[in-house]
Amino acid sequence: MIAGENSMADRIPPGQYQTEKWPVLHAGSIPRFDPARWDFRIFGEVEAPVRLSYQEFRALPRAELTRDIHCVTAWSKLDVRFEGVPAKLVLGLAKVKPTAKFVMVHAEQGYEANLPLEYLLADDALFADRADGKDLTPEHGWPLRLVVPRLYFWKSAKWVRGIELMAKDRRGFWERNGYHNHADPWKEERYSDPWS
Ligand SMILES: Nc1nc2c(c(=O)[nH]1)N[C@H]1C(S)=C(S)[C@@H](COP(=O)(O)O)O[C@H]1N2
Ligand SMILES: [Mo]
Repeated sequence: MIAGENSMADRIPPGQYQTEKWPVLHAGSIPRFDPARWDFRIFGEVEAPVRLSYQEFRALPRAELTRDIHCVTAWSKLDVRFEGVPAKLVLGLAKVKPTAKFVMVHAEQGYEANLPLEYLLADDALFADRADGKDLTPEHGWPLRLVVPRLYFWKSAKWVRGIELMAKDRRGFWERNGYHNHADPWKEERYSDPWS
């Protein structure tokens, strides 16, 4: 056996294959970006709702994160190096209320993805604007996308514009359209689960 071979295979979740390319996947079209009109909002179950301009968002402290990404259409890409602003830091700007348990991530053209708040408070959630040393291309989410590597990649909204903190869970776009509410690739949570 080649050294390291086994450990790479261990990083591919069940039913996935590894790709070197980075496929592009989304519903709808690539939105136009106007930095003068772009904003980022944090609202819902927060002490102080926040609205950041593009300039303000760009001035936030940054971090780097290398993670594997897994799309429900079965491709996995290993070791993508993302750069951007830690989600935890962004949430901290709005003082999240203790009643907040879930988030709805809002993106251009009404795209929404829901997830438990704990995933955004974890150290591996990033609002990214660069990948593998380059600015994101428009089709991969420029000027800003979410990266939540521990869930199927549809939770990682491209062209993200805000976060809504919620006391109760609500389904996002794909979650209403046949995909699993939680979306853990290691448990193959691909398709619709009974809504409880
Ligand atoms: N705004 C928005 N974000 C989105 C989607 C979308 O349709 N709209 N699709 C999701 C899906 S299904 C996947 S697999 C990833 C794909 O990201 P990529 O095109 O950069 O590979 O984006 C996610 N983020
Ligand atoms: Mo996807």
